Amino acid sequence: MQSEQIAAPRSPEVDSRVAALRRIAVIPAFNEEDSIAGVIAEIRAADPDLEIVVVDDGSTDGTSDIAAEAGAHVVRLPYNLGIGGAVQTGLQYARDHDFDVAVQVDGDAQHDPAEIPKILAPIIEGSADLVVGSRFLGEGEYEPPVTRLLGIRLLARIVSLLVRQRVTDTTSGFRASNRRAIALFAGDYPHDYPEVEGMVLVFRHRLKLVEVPVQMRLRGAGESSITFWRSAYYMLKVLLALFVGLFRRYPTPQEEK
Ligand SMILES: Nc1nc2c(ncn2[C@@H]2O[C@H](COP(=O)(O)OP(=O)(O)O)[C@@H](O)[C@H]2O)c(=O)[nH]1
Ligand SMILES: [Mg+2]
Repeated sequence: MQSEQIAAPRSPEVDSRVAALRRIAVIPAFNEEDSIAGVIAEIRAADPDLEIVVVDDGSTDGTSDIAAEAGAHVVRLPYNLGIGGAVQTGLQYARDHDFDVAVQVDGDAQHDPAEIPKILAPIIEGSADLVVGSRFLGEGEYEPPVTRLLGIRLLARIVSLLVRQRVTDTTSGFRASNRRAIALFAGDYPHDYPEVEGMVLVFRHRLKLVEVPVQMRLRGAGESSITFWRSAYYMLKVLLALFVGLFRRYPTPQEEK
């Protein structure tokens, strides 16, 4: 007998409330020529009307050309700014082109665009300004090495204290911003540990932060080079950055009382 399961034509159902939004995917990409076309195709398959901007962070490979050929908008940075500068550039693009929501998707295919609706849901419901996809809320079987897991937990504890709510995945780059968060980040985005510090920034500006469970794929190519000492060094630096951040002045205060 033939299998009953006939592959349905892939025309994704986009929630009408999502369809009403001007929405864009921001892809920071540094030398991602092997994966960028696949990421763009997957985003299209998930939501054909989601605009896509690839921020090429000074790549020396074919990332820009391949992204443009695939039909994405491409902003090419003159030199490598790092992930923070790349994401901020994408959010400035979103602000300047009047988008309602921007969802950040990494160019290395670690994020599954099929989960974009989950990331957008709290924004549509009005319960969040920034939504972060978390690997540690029960879905998927992402299992980092023990030392890394300890670091992740400790960091989550500390950030939870700083933002006065429980957060579990402070380094996830799979996130969505509404207009308020786009405006905030376009004007002021941390460049040292942007994912971690961005959560604190959102709290400081009294924006609402919500985590949703997501699965994340392992990086396609290459082994993780994270050793115990590297993790420890990372922790030290990120904690220092958070500490210094507590005393900084915010150039674009929003909703100051
Ligand atoms: N490593 C790195 N990634 C960058 C940079 N600028 C933009 N990116 C992009 O940021 C995304 C996340 O980077 P990745 O190295 O995968 O970070 P990880 O997943 O947190 O380990 C990828 O799409 C990169 O291409 C950069 O300067 N360095
Ligand atoms: Mg990655």
